[in-house]
Amino acid sequence: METNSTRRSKPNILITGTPGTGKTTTASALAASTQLRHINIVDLVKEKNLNHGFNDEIDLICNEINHMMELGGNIVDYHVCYFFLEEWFDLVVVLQTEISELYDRLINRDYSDSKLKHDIECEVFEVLLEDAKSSYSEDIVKPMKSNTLDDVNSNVDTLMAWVQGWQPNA
Ligand code: DAT
Repeated sequence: METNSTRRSKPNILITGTPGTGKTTTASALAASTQLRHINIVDLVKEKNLNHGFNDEIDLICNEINHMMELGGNIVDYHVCYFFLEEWFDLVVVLQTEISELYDRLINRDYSDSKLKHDIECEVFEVLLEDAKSSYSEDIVKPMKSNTLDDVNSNVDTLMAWVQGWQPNA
């Protein structure tokens, strides 16, 4: 039987989580330590001018990355996880941060009060973890704490070891 990863020689990883949990920090460090390509979806939307209202944007993002995802070897970094094709990913990492620490990080961003409140509530209620579990097979969903820079280093080490051990059709 053809499995999801049959056509890929390298794995695809999704790194998701509430804004501020460290997706970009973790994804860029992991890309620097592996042969994988970091795809930051927020940057991609800006670079390719894909911002045409959320429903159109979803289709445009998926069309834009489809070929790269079929080839494999990507780390996708985005705070929404449910609309990507399930078959694209071999591992879905959900970064999680303690609320007081996340608040300190987000307060430095130019967010409105309602956006700040929304993001903090997302983290309190583990919305991204629930979205990931309902969108992908639970055995590929990996929650990881991201409270300190030591956590970033240890998460990157863990993920590097996983990438090195990954085999097509495993
Ligand atoms: P995201 O991509 O999830 O929005 P980020 O990588 O841009 O988050 O990080 C937001 C800020 O927090 C940035 O200043 C780096 C810092 N940071 C990220 N992960 C951290 C961690 N585990 N410990 C301490 N600071 C972290």
